[in-house]
Amino acid sequence: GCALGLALALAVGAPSITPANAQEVTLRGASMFDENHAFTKTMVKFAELVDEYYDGDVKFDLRLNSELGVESDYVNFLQQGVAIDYTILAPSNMAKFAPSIPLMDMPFLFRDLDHWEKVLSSTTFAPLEEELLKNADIKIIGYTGGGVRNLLSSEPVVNLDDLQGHKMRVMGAPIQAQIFAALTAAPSAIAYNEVYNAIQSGVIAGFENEAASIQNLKFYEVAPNVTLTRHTITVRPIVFSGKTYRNLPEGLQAAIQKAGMEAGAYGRELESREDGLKLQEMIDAGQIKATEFENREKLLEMVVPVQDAYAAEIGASDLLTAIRDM
Ligand code: MAV
Repeated sequence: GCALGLALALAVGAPSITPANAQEVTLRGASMFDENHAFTKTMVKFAELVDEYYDGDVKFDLRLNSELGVESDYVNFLQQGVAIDYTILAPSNMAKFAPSIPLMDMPFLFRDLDHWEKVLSSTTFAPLEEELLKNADIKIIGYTGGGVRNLLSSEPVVNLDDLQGHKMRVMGAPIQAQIFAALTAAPSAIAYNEVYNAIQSGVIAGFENEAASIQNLKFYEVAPNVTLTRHTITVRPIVFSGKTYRNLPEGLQAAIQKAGMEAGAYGRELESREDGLKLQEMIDAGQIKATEFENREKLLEMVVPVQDAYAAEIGASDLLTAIRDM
């Protein structure tokens, strides 16, 4: 549109006039974090890549620091097709629209980072993506994540005795509560932006999270005891509003798909590399005290029947077996 804009401006002698057919698209994104968090960096990367791959005009308006709320709000916005066009979401925050989606971030799903990367760089999750698109009109365009989730608590929780009846917050998917209940804890689903206060006021004794987010939101101030259960390696889909997507020019749609895949790979490398470093930074700064869980192997045994039952319930037993066998 540049050349045309200039021609029109010259013709009417008013440099501020833009051609009537100028198709300027602005895409709004949302992050719960500041510019230092891997999710924010991944969304910035996504915008840069779209810009590079699309030869039309597109602007990005990325709102940080929970200005537009938390993920459970974003998922509602996306489903309704209002307020935001793209973001990064924990699958467990999309449970109410697609019950099978939280299989992606079910605790103890991946053996290690290699297993996780193998699954994420394949098309294993395609059936779950289809369900999300059909039920909620939310498109997955890439996968980031790579943080390792551990327990965090106001008082130390280092063995199964401590864990028994431990009041902890979990994300809103039933499978999250089921897993921690199977570990004999007392889980409750609380909104992410209420966790800090809930721990501070003693409503709960702790929760579980990964280093990048613990550091960014300073959760160590209220929950400085980190127990290295390493129960989840995070899977975080980069998601796009189906309603917005369908109204975009084809060239931009293609750029978004390509950029989503690549930004996902960038984000996975970034967050998985930074995870251990950030944990160490918090230890060195005296912000957290990290302890191994006494019998981690036992936890694994305790959750397998719950994983199996959930997979059966959502008709994904074969999918779960395929993931375990990868
Ligand atoms: C972390 O901030 C992220 O994994 C984010 O995606 C989750 O929604 C959040 O934790 C949470 O526990 O809700």
